[in-house]
Amino acid sequence: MPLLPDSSVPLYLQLKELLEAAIDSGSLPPGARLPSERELAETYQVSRMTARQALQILAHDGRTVSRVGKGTFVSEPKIPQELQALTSFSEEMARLGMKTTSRVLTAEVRPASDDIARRLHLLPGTEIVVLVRVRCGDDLPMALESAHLNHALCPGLLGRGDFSRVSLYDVLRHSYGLSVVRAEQIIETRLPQSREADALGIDRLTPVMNIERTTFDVLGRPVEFVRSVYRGDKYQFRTVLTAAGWTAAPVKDTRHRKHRIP
Ligand code: 16G
Repeated sequence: MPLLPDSSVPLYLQLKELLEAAIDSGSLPPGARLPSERELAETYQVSRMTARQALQILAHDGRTVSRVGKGTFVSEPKIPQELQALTSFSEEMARLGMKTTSRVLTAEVRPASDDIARRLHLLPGTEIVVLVRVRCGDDLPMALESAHLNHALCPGLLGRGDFSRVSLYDVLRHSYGLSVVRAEQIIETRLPQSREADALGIDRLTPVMNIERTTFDVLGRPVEFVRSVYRGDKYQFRTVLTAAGWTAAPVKDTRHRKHRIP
């Protein structure tokens, strides 16, 4: 489709929309290489500056990623995580047809700091279990999770499984009869600290989503307080909102498919 030089829409925006339409329609699928600045300029009879501006906006919007010396590629779709359901990381990965693994960075019992004690409704110094894991989907790091649990509710937890392979929620349920039924969550965006960027295999300029979550059991007792750092380039969070008096229908994820992560 040719660009329209007389249109009130600037050429770089027309070109960006044209490329975006190709991405949306699948004619440029995830992982496909986009034409270079020079190729775009020749094909569409625009200046290289115009082509560059179009490519810059696509990159800025997260539709494409640049690989040094290799070119610009269509981004993989992000993982849509539903916010309505209280699920575990393993369940989320299974829903997407991905394999869960974890790298355990810390697994220990220690006295609760004032902050953690407050969040778990405990006295400072009470024993808690700390489990820090890099959570991976199909071997790609997705999140860095630091869980703090009330040790009295799950004594000997760390001896109950190899947490590089097993699900924490499964162990809580099957070994301790603890079912988590409610969670309070706060999500914020920020840039990662270098330790977090290293663990997730991203650079320090890739935004992350910081999630703080307290999870409660059927008796209303706080079971865990978790700080999770999710990769902003791989995740999006979705929620259904309803007006007063309406019930939320289950979320239909039309884009649901097995994710292929490069
Ligand atoms: C999720 C939870 C986390 C929980 C973990 C258990 C969020 C933000 N966090 O990642 O609180 O500890 O699942 O996962 O959703 P697991 O049962 O697979 O070990």
